[in-house]
Amino acid sequence: MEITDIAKQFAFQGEMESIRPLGEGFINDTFILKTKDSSPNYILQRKNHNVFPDVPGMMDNIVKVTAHMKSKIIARGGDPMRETLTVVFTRDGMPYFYDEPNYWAMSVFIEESVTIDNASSLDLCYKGGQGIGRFQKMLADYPEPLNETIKGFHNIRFRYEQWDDTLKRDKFGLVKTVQEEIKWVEDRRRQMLDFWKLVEDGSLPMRVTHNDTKLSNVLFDKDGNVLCMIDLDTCMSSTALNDVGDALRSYTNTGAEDDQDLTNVSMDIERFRAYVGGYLSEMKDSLNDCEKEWLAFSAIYITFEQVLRFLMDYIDGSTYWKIQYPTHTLVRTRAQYALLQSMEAQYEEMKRIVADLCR
Ligand code: GN1
Ligand code: MG
Repeated sequence: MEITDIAKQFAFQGEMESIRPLGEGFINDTFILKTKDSSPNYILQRKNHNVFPDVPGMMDNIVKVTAHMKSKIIARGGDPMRETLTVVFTRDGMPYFYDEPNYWAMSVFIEESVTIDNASSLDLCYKGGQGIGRFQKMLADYPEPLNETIKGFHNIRFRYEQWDDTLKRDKFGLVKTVQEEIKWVEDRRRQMLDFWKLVEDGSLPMRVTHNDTKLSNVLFDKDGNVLCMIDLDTCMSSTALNDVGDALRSYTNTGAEDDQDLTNVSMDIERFRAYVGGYLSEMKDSLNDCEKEWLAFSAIYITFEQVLRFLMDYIDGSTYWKIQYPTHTLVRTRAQYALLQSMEAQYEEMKRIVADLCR
């Protein structure tokens, strides 16, 4: 089916003027649909079915959490069309359209908004932290269980099971070429699994979280204030710390996620302080002591997980993330590892900062 015909399945307002690709997502394909008159514009996405096995379950989560957030936003006198996403249903009343083998979904485009790839100022880091804090707060009393849109997404025990299978399979004979990188993952197995026990024994509680909190998934207004979190595909039950860790992985990196020059890559401790400060300004009173104690470690945890996931995908033939050249995902692995080492070297200071901010 043509993209314009797919768009027409959805009950958007106004008349279509154009539809064009937008941005360069690593997972989904995104298009912007412009309308002719004063009707809103829209975002149309092809949801990557390879990554999300249960798109209907995922869309069910998104419809429900955005409805919950809208009621909160309205109650505090905010703008429910700008402070969270709005799902557009098909003309048949479904939150997605299935055109075998693809699933499509539409949402309202929020005008006068920007996404930012690089946390260039401390103010931006602070506001980003506030943004995810508000998101978690609005969903703190969300009443129902959510579908698990990607099994074991931030569960390192599950990730190590996948990892062991990948090494055993060694589909493309690449294992012998990445022995040093494999050691990075093996050396931390014990530490990471010990940490995960805190989740398994309930010391770190499950909450409704976003799970993909990198800076480019936060929508800002023109004045640099947070409007809302976007890319809700992985919104499900997880720990609050996973959101913080994933954000810190992206905000505090002085280099790019796929930097080829590792001397660019490090964790900026001032950005760390600013982000955590923003987050705790919203969430300090809601977190338990264990969450506070392990908050600094969350950055190490998620950055490590990303090293594992990138390397695992590289060994498996680079099928998960889109690549621009054959070793792209290996380059990503090394760049994330450089970031991880920088965090590990600064861990004591990170813990001191969190303890100060929690006081
Ligand atoms: C993917 O969807 P996107 O591009 O925001 C991935 C994240 C990774 C990130 C690394 C569903 O995020 O977990 O951290 O790439 N999302 C999924 O860039 O796997
Ligand atoms: Mg995204």
